[in-house]
Amino acid sequence: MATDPTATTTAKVSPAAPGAEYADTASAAYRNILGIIETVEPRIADATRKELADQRDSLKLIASENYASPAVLLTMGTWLSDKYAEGTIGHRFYAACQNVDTVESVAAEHARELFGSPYAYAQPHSGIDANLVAYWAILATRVEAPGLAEFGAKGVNDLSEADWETLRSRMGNQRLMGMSLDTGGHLTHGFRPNISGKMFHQRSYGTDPQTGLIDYNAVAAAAREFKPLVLVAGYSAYPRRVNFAKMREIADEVGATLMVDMAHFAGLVAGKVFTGDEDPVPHAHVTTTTTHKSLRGPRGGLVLATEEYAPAVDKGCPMVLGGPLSHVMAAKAVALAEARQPSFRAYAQAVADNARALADGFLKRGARLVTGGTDNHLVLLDVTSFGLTGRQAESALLDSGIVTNRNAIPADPNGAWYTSGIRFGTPALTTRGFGADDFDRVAELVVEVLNNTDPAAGPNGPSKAKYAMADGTAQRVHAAAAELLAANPLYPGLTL
Ligand code: DSN
Repeated sequence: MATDPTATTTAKVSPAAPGAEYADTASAAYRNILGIIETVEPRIADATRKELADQRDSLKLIASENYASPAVLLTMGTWLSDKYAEGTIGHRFYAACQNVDTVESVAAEHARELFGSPYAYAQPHSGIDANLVAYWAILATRVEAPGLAEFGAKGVNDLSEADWETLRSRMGNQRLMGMSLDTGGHLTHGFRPNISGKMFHQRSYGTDPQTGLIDYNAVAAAAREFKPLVLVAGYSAYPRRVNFAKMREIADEVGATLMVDMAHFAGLVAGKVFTGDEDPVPHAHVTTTTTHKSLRGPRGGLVLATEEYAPAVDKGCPMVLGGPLSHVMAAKAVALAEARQPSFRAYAQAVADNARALADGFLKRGARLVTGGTDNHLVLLDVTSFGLTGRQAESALLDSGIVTNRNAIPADPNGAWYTSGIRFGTPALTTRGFGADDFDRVAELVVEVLNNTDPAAGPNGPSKAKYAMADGTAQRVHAAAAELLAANPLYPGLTL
């Protein structure tokens, strides 16, 4: 075969997690750390060791979980935790924050470079916090400034109680529109159990009942009618990509701020699987994320914003956040540095390829998927065709060593607690090195469990939680899962 002289050879990069190359050093570090903890509270050392064993020994398919590298994990265990640093870089309410300034600056710099954003805020402690920072920043930018001008351009500190009352009622009457919970939206997108559902009047957009896909014309029509101040795009259980350019067009048409919550798929954005119209950052005014899901960092949040919204986001602490967790910001910086490596792109692509393999594995075995498949990192299985609720299916899978979470499906007949779906995600097992064939085998094992599980009655008759599995199923699937796990070890070379 003739070779293409213009072709460039690219080094093969591993999609697996970094860490194997320094496993011996990390092993020694963890042995020492756990030995020290043991002398103070042995139960904590014990639970920490057991957690590693449990994570090593189960098929982790929770779409929002992952395995951070030992470098990320070790970064969190330092004296940076001991420092108070409320405020922002170079402008803190405490003395001696020079090293925290460095940490926060490096984290923000990596985030800006990785996502191509003019501004990044690394302080939020979680996704909920990041969204709260974003909502407040949008209100402050869009509502407070005109409000203040009306009050004679007084500064915030000069406002009287009556002025505040007026501002409060105005801010409290703002509108937010996000994706409905049963079609994949998140609680923080304006739903009652979260403060966002109390701060805003909320209306949802859903998906097309036939295809399960977002219907942008329907979103536009709803937005024209409702006229939200904030249009939220993003999801935690929608197995498809979103066209953020279209969402921005809709936001612009109705005068809304487009906020994208990319917590679930930030790793696919960082890894350039989602580009162009599918990359939220160039289209959104404000983008929020967690750092621990597909992005594979420490547990925490991040906000990206345009120049217009940056000054208000920067006031996140102390406006709505407690003091920054400097040790976690340091770990965010390390994780973001890892995500800038070529191997992270290979990882992100493998996450999406593996999700497709998992979906195909379900479909060829006759299972029903919401939207009929996936093109991101998650798959939503409708378990009603197995005669089960999500709760029963989740429990039966867990008994068999398969860790998932139950999830509502559109117009769920079993509601948000028992549900009719199981959500699967590929980020964690892809970090272990699982490939497409392994995910096909995972689909086979899941279907085997569900085919061998039946609803069972409770003491008071039919139950949405009780179930019975055919004898031997859990043991058989456990053994098959153990083979897959042994072939793709978690933290290879790490011994405690
Ligand atoms: N816990 C996250 C998830 O599982 O999607 C969202 O908060």
